[in-house]
Amino acid sequence: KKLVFATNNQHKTEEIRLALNGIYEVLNLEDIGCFTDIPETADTFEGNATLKSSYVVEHYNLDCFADDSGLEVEALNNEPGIYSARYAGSRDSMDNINLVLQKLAGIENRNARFKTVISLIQNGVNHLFEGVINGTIRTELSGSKGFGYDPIFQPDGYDITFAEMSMDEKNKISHRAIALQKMMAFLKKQTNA
Ligand code: ITT
Repeated sequence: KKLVFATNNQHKTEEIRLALNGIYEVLNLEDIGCFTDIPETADTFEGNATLKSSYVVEHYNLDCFADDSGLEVEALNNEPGIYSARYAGSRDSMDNINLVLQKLAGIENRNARFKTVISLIQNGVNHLFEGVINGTIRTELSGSKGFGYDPIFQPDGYDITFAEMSMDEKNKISHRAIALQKMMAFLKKQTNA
């Protein structure tokens, strides 16, 4: 069975593909021939996830899900939040990471969380699933796997960053994995019904 995932982010696609391996074949925007940078003009994760999924429903008439996600840093009033992808002005991860580290310089409270909201539109109905993981922001980068803010995010209960984990390990605990598990449980309930 196929499922369309409305993203331009190759890393997200890879994580979702690994998680759904053997259950769903995941097609991203490129795979369905959509090369639009879908405007994310809402001011919440829920709103932006829904803008992405509904774009595909409207323009391609396909059921679809989308992920809007980001890093919320407690001492920065939950920034970068919905601005995570372009916090420092561009999509350059190093610039974004450096801006977070700079703003946190000298600040003791390093608490942060990653959040994902998935919007799944099925037969015109929007279903939302949320995943959160708490952790802390390191003072220096560590690890080279993953993407985005992974090199500075250490999940609670671990002494390594997301960027030091294999994709399999990250997929067991991440915000995206938690939201995805909720969506999978929802889809499973449907096929059993
Ligand atoms: P799409 O909208 O096309 O899906 P995007 O990268 O623009 O791709 P978002 O608007 O949801 O996605 O922004 C999410 C940003 O938050 C992402 O670019 C990273 O900077 C950060 N982020 C989200 N999940 C992350 C993760 O698992 N690890 C590290 N950084 C993450």
